[in-house]
Amino acid sequence: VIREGRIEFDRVTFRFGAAEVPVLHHISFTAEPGKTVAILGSTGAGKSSLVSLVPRLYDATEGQVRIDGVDVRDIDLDHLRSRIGLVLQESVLFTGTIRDNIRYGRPDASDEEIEQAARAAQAHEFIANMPEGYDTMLGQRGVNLSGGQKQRIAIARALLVRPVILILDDSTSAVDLGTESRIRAALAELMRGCTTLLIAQRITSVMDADHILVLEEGKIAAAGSHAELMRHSDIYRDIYRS
Ligand code: M5T
Repeated sequence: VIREGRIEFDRVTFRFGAAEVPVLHHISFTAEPGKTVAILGSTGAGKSSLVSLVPRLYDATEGQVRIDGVDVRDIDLDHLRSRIGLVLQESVLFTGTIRDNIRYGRPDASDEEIEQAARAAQAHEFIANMPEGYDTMLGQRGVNLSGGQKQRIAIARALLVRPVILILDDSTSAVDLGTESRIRAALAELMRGCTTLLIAQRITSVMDADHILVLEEGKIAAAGSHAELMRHSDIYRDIYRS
């Protein structure tokens, strides 16, 4: 069972199907409990693939991904996914009401808890403004939310679950500045006490991370703290200055 949330990648190689070139190549690192590991890299470098191996959206081709010392393949899948919060660019919402989408990982949550989580995620206002509020249908037969609204629903969902491990993408798509800073505050609150793998689009969130991985073509091109990388890594300094 997942307790502390220590994540270890041990010489992980990953390829899609029979593809010749691996998407990830011999990746090893540890995310200590409660710490944040930021993952940087240009488009196609393998950032999404890397984080997707933790909740087993895909499985490593070689090597091991372990949580608290246990190979993720040996952890009950429902348990594994119930301890991991996902707040990604394309957050997974399903056809159903907003309420159902927020309480997805906590079917027992009361309406008060759902509203509290939505308020903390800066989502209550836009939800309350919809004709049917929390009972508004999403998806094919309902309304379509903007990227920023979807992200806030995903944050509310994760706040309700209080996961041990958090996988998040810090890009905020098309929201006004005030909303953006409130989302950042909600994310900071969500990250407290979680082991976080952060796909980082912003240098400010990278600088706050405990450990940084720079991915290039599926390999770790540099790793360390911001201060260490500024001292020793040309690649990192280039990213920092750009
Ligand atoms: C890494 C390839 C992709 C790229 C590499 C999802 C997916 C990806 N790929 C496939 O061949 N099949 C697939 O189903 O894998 O992709 P990534 O992990 O999405 O990279 P990223 O997260 O660093 O990129 P981005 O653009 O999200 O910043 O060669 O073609």
